[in-house]
Amino acid sequence: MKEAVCIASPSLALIKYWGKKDPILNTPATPSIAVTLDSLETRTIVRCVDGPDEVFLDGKKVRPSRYQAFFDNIKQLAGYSGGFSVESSNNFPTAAGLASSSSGFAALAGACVEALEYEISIEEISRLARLGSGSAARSVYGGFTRLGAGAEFAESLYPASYWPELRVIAVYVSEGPKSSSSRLSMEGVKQTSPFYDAWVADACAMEARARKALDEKNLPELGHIMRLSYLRMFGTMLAADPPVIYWHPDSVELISMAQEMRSAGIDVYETMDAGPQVKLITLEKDVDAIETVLKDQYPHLSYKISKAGQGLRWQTL
Ligand code: 2P0
Repeated sequence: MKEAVCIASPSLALIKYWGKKDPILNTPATPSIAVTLDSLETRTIVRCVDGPDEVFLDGKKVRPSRYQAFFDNIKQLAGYSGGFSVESSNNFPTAAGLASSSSGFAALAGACVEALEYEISIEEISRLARLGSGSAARSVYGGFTRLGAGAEFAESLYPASYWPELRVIAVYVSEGPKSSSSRLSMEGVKQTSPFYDAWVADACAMEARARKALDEKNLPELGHIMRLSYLRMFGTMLAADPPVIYWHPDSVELISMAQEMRSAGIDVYETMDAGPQVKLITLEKDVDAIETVLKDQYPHLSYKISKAGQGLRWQTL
């Protein structure tokens, strides 16, 4: 029996992918720029078996339909007619707005190709991962990444070593699963939100500004445009019918906290994804000050600090 283990880390979007150009191909309507987070991990074991496909996530069996397009594609590419038995686990809350599907499908793609001894390029692994989840196309790479509008695979912009002072503090506001999946929410927004077309029309300009700020390692400018991106993304959700609301009271508290810290001269900029968690982007020099405030004012919330991390890592079982 062939088997393989692959580890991937979540891809945190600084500029957000939100909406699909083609829902069947799962290509994004908007370009995204992201950083892969080093302290969060998905570890996935894939075994090639004679029986049907089965997936266990954090020990629980999950519905295979979510994985079908992905499995069908890799089997066709590799000429494989057997099944996959998958065991995947996260060292962070799953499906809670911490990009677990990005690391999940990236690790799954990496483990499947290794188990099949199917030799393909990293771009092809990214393309495969995208069929499972758009953000997973970015997670196969480490460091700073980009997925263009309509793109079938992501690209690496800079390696993890590019900006060693950068830190991301992921604050866990709620560790339960989110109220609605990103996929369903995106589709609902596209169909019903009057703000959706404006969001897509504006996305390339936001990406260009963010790219320049990243090229210059200009955190205040990157932070500013990053905030526009996530807040405009939530604008599309608030205007949808039915509205999509992922925020919790503590999410809003943390947004205000970041604003107050910026007023006090600390370089900290928040972003959020499809869930209530708040991610604070900052520099090493300001981490102690931020931790002091978090421990003092939000002792009930846990958090994890990351640097830019690596892309796919394979292990032996
Ligand atoms: C992102 N998110 O760029 C954006 C920002 C959430 C908000 O990609 O339908 O799980 O599987 O392609 O990648 C989350 O959506 O969606 C996501 P699918 P995915 O990271």
